[in-house]
Amino acid sequence: NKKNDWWKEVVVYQIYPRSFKDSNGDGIGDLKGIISKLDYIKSLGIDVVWLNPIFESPNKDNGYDISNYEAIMKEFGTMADFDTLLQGMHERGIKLVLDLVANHSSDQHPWFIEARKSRKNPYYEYYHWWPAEKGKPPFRQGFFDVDGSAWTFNAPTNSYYLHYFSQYQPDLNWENPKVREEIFNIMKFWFNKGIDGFRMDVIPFISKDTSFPVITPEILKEKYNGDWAQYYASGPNLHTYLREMNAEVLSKYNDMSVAEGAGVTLATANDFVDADRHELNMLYNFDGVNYGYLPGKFKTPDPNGYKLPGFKRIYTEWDSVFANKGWGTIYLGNHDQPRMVSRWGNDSPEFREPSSKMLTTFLLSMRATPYYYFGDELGMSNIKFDKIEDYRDIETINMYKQIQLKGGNLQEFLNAQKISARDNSRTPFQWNNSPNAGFTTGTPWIKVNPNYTTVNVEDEAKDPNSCLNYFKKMVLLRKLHKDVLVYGKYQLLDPDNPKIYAYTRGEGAKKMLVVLNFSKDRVGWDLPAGMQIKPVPLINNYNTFIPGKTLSLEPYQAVILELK
Ligand code: TEU
Ligand code: CA
Repeated sequence: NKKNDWWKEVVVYQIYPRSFKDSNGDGIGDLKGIISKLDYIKSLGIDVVWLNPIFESPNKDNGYDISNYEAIMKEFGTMADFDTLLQGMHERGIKLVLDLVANHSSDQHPWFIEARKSRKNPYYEYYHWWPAEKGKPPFRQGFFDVDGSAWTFNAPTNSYYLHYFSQYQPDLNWENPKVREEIFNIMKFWFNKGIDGFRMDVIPFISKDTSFPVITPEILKEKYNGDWAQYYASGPNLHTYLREMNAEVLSKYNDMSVAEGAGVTLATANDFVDADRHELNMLYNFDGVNYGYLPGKFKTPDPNGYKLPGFKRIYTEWDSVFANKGWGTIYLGNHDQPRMVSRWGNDSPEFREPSSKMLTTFLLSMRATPYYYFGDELGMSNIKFDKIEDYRDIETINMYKQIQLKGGNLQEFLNAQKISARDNSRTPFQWNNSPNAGFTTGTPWIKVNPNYTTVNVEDEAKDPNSCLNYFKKMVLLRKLHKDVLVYGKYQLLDPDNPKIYAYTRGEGAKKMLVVLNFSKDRVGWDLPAGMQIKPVPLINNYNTFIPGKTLSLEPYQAVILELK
């Protein structure tokens, strides 16, 4: 099969299966639920679905702790359901990308249950250990862990095991060729069932310097920008293993591979996706979504808000790093991020819709494969829980416990979580205005956003001006003009403008101008000297547009204009 770069021209739609549609009333989304909504998914016009992990899991981290990589999570259904789902997608011309979580397994995976029994156990070397007789292990930050350490003592082996995430997610030892073989076989198992690719969970973290050197705060600051994720993404054999994965597996399928680029920077991005390196196709970075947080505080937005010129600079730099090799991705929402309209737009009743459409215009008019998060097409917004009891996410719950343990301002933390918590984007998909938004006939595993009475598929499908219908139009426009909107050159205009994000796409005869008002103010914006626009926009999130040398833009107005 000829490998080609089909993944450059697609729009990826990410579905969080736990919250999409519950078919059996247990309050948890499932594969049968997705099957029942395949025509809705098709109606969006997207090409690829990325499903968050659907494999057997104790769900300490909602599937990112896998206890059997070749079985379907019982809450989600059976392997027969999976086969029906995949067939249903392929019949509709939709490709399916699964989520490979190979940096760590669940602590309830048989491999770890064996490994932790004894140092003599054949599976012991499937994980990373620090023998207690050598004293305390050197500090490593554990994301999501209450004590903040990535080491946990295990008495039967009298050693500590490494877990970059929670203690329920022990890191697999990729330096062990048996582990690499196990993972490559798992990948082949799913490829041979016919899937079209993998999103790879924190794949930059898989290689470790097993001498476990002390990383002092000074070294962390100097060499890794103070970011443990950057240290974790600098393992000695990382690219050897990715090249091996490509040779052993990926090169044998006409697939799509995208790394979750935790810890990856502009300087290291092409090491993963330069096609000549035969590693992966794409990666997504964190510079954009992490922008505007106060340093040193857990995901706390800067009260001065982010500055649009800084936001524009980040997306422009990430476009230019792939100008001559590699290929980019773009997203604002996913299951680890809050709802994009709340974080980057304006979720007030007056501006939620226009700003949601404006952000959709941005995501679907950049030179990168868009990863669009389910529910954003409806303009779904943050639920903003007041109480810790409403949260389900191990990250929020454990960070709360950590503050209780170590002291700190719990109210400040809860206020920040209303903006940045991952659960904000994990609330049930809103199908209609019936109880629980038509997601379940039972009690949902997490509360439904009360705005489902108006923000839902059924109501929006009937409204030609809805976020949903705007999303469909924007997907179509990207496809109709893929030479410009997919492959066309990106050129930022007016970089210092604090309210307007304007750029051109394409060059020569076919060139377009994208103008996005990221502010709640009406703004006049002067066309660059000599620029001539066609008076009728290709797309506009308002019903009016006044052409002229100075464009008058409504709050959060987005237009794409053809240049003469
Ligand atoms: O996310 C990894 C992750 O959380 C990164 O955001 C990392 O914490 C960050 O770079 C540090 O600042 C993946 C999954 O998307 C997430 O849902 C899982 O919880 C996590 O890995 C563990 O599997
Ligand atoms: Ca269910």
